[in-house]
Amino acid sequence: MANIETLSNETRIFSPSAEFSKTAAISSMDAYHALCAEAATDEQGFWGRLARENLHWHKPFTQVLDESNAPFYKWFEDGQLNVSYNCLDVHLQNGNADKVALVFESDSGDVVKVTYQQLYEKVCKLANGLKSLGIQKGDRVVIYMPMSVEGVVAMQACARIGATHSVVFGGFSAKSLQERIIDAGAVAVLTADYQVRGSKHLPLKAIVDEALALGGCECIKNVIVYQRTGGEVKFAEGRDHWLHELVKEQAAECTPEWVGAEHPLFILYTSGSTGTPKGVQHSSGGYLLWAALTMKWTFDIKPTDVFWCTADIGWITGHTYIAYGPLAVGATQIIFEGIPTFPNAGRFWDMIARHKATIFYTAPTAIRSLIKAADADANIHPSKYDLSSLRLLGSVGEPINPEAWMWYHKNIGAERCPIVDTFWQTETGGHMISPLPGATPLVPGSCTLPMPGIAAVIVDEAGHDLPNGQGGLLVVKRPWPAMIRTIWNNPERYKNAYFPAEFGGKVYLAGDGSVRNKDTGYFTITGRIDDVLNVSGHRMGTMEIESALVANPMVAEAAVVGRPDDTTGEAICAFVVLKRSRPTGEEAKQIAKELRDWVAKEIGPIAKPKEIRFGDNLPKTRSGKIMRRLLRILAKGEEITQDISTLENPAILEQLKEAQ
Ligand code: 6R9
Repeated sequence: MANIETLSNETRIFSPSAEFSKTAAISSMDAYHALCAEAATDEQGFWGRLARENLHWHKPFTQVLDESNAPFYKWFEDGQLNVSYNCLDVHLQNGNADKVALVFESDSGDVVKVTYQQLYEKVCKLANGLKSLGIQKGDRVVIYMPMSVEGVVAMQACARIGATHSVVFGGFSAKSLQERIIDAGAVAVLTADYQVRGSKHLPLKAIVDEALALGGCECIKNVIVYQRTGGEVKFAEGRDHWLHELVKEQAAECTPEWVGAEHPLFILYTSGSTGTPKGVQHSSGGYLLWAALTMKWTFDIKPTDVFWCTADIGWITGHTYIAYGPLAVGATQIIFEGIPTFPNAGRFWDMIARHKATIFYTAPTAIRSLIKAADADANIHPSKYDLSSLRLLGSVGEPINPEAWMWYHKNIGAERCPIVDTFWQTETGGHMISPLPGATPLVPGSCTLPMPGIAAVIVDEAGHDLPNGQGGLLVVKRPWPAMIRTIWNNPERYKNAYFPAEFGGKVYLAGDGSVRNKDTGYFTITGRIDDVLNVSGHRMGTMEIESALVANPMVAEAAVVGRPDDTTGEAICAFVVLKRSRPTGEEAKQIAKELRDWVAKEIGPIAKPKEIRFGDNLPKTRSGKIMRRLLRILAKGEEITQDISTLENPAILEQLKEAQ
């Protein structure tokens, strides 16, 4: 992959076409600068205006921002609204009841279309069903479901009754699920019998049973099961219910629960550099405002668009740009159950062609793996498909390298569609730094400029602003409506992780490094500054994987680092010391496999190390600190040229050089 130096010096520029700009929501750099200036000179007026223009308020707010208890910022606090009302009822009132909201395509290719009227009825029925089980405003509900209409309905139904959902990605293990249930203190789990992935059926309900049996989950009173395959499941009398039976007799209308703008809409767990995953808590009003507004600004969404975000609802991208944003603006969107390589690696292109998608939003990992597949098999090359419906492309989750950007631009966008490289995080709720497709000249590998109202800058370790061209820490100097509100159950950790005292306690530290181009001021994200890895756009804490490894009875010690990977961005590389002697050859391979499976069981398959190396010890300083810097070099397969005089046991490096 290109290094930072070449990235920030990239000179190819692609300006928006006059045709695109003509109808764009933000149609020129002047318009962009005008919005930025409005935000800078009258912050409260700016956000207040947008919140009034873009959302339906049951009770209007009188104060925009309350920063009296910073960094616990409050937005639109005395205003009341309901998120599901804003995503559904408003469109029925506007004459869009029969507009298609969701185009669902199953793994095997079956297509189901759901109109706004039908979605409204499904959401109301489930909301009433949840209420019939005694679930109410403020309760936490865990959603452990596949990509499905029902998954979106589950999220919206929680929002309708004011229950706070916490979606757990279907790839997480029973143990990860149990930890999240306990931390959230959830009263119910919504799940499915099975999740279908290619030829595999993953038994979600059985994993829920296993999680609950691990103990500590007495808070869970009900488990609601969506029947996806009809495969075998065990039911606990009184606790477990079929979703279709629960909703059968329910009314198709449900008065929304009006909640304060700060009411927690959801908690989403994400990895940090230390400890257990953090429950990122989001608000109702500020979050929804940004979800809707970025749909308009970044995606330039129009009534005729067919929007497709390929993320899973288990990640923040699937929250903001599937479950909430597209519905808040009344768009038609595609949701896809399957994987990009089934039945073959042309699936995405085939689906774009069949459904006439106009906006396509995916991750660089997917693009890179599909480039390889297209190179290997001419039959599934994008040129074989009619992609002429597309007008805008997006990228999210990790840096997109210029080669992948150019391929995306040429082969998918026909050199016609702008690409929005959107930088943001679970904590930010929505886009932070991104091109505006009708205004911003694009540079491959750069997420370009902050969104209007987002005060992103680069500072040094002491918190001082750095000039363009100098790399440093990415921070946001002013709060914004969609920002994280706290870490569930842990306000102290919220303050320490994101608002370091060294910077005055009010500046948001993103956790990424960044550099701005000397001439354009464009941002390039240079990667995490903490022990968080980004594998295929999934955030993983090295500590979490290390804890999982050392929980195995064979393992004495483990250190996990990332190394660059052409397809997945980063790959997980684990250095392990066993309690017994260091294995080699076939035996090492066998134990490595066992440990990889162990990690899959402890956390989930996404956390499996790509590579495991065994040593008699790990490289440590004399004070006993593991020298991860050296492990990163070894993982890359590079020679160590640095000073290793502080190293206690240099001979270990030889052992760790080679992959088993
Ligand atoms: C939305 C999402 C956040 C981390 C973030 C950064 C990386 C996301 C990026 C990007 C470069 C982009 N990241 N988008 N890096 N360019 N366009 O991915 O949230 O799962 O919380 O991950 O992903 O490192 O800090 P999340």
